[in-house]
Amino acid sequence: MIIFSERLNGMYRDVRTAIVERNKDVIQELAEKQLAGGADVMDLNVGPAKGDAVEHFVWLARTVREVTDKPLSLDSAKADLLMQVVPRVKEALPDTKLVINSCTAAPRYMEKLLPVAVSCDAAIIGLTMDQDGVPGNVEKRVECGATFIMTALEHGIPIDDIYIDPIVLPVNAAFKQQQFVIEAIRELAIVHDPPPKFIIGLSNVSQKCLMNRLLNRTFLVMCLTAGLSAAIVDAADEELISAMISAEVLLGKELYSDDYIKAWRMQRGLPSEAEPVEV
Ligand code: THG
Repeated sequence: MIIFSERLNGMYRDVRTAIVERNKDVIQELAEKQLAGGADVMDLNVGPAKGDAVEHFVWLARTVREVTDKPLSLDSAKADLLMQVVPRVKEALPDTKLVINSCTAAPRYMEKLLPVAVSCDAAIIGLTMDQDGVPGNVEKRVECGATFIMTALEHGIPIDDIYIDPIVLPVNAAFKQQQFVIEAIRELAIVHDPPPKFIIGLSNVSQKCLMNRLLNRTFLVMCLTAGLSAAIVDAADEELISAMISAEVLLGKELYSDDYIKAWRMQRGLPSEAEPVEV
């Protein structure tokens, strides 16, 4: 599975403060911990940080790029902001692969962001929703996902650069919607051959719930059995990553060895312990 780090998000107070104060050390230390945990892509979101969001994004991207050359995912629900941010970050960091996170299947959003993905050679995450909001069923999710895949392909985006996000909602507020996510992945996997990638914002499922880490790792394993390819997670959550690795062994996606978690880390050149990383 492709691990997107959720931790560099202005929703977290420490990140928000560090962005406003331009405190590189805080950001780079958090990034190092996520990388040591196995993060493959760094999801960057300036959240509600006060000030110029475009400049915040460019600073955050440059700061993270100093400690890794992994792809950067630029995360905002605002299409107009992403239209400015993505080309600016591409100009500042031309050798970095970017992911646009995200774009709905509403024509107004796709018209704005798909051309940006093409011109910046960026991957793009399509949400299975349109101008009417998040669907309360599987069918509309599949319809929106199929529309996004077809429209992105028509624009010339390679299938490997297309991610579909079936939108995870909190289990305490949107009871029974979690199984729609799983079913939507199964159905969308056969819409196009080869299929796009499937991604979720895992922690959404447990927002404001007790025992959120248990809910997160249980739901991650459930989604992996449906064919999930990527997730936005806290890569420093060792129990979560261990659950993911063991599920991949059981699904035949990783080889079994007696110490398969260590083997997984060694293959990726990660420190054998995910614990403290000096910066
Ligand atoms: N899909 C896509 N992108 C996304 C999401 C998604 N980006 C944002 C979000 N959802 C994924 N990232 C997070 C980051 C943090 C949390 C949830 C999702 C989170 N944080 C805790 C909270 O708010 O309770 C802790 C906050 C704190 O400690 O201050 O839940 O679905 N494509």
